[in-house]
Amino acid sequence: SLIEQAKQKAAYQAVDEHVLPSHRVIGVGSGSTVVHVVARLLQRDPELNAKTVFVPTSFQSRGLLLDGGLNVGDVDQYPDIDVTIDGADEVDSQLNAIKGGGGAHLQEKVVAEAAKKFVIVADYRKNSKILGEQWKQGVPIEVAPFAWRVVLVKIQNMGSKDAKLRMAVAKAGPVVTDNGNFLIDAPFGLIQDPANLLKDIKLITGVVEVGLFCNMAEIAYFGNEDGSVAIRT
Ligand code: DER
Repeated sequence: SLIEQAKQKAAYQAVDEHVLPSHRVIGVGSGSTVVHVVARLLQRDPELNAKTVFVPTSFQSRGLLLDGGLNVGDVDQYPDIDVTIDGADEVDSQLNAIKGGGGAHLQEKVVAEAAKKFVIVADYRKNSKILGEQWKQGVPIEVAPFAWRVVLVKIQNMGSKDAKLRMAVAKAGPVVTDNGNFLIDAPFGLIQDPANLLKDIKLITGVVEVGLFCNMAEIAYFGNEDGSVAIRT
């Protein structure tokens, strides 16, 4: 599909330009776009991959690496990462991002912050000026299960009246993250000041992590419908 081709173009160019032969520890995000990141990594010289460790950000991302036969390490073993590449649900003109559509943003943010460089790869649907323009599912928020209702009420009172607990589809009850927590999806309309919103949500007791990645990404690659790649720094 046009969207998959766009994801692949962005992912391949990002890997080619930012995963260097001198790099020894690579952070790998989660979701469908990073599938193409791993595919491109597997096209590198096997001897180069043999001396490189790849740090996942979810069971899904771990599975991609293990299925590819790549060396997997955890961020507690490799806390100093050369570069982390990950997808996003939406990116604004300042490279702030909404992440967590796949429910993986806690490990993703830790692995992104542990890297010297954080690179975003996405298709054209994620390329916005302001967060909230295209992504309507809300800011993903990972919460401690016992506290989910008190947190939900506070977020609704903050202005996200449609905030909801993320319910599972292939399982009864709420989605449980790889870390054993719940998720709240909180729409805030257009988010003019994501850094401030991040701070306000993060301070709510019971919130574990917020799917707003502010002032973190160094560069973003967006695959376009016509096969071109737009780069934003
Ligand atoms: O959940 C996440 O944070 C993922 O990285 C998500 O934001 C991007 O997933 P996609 O590449 O499947 O759109």
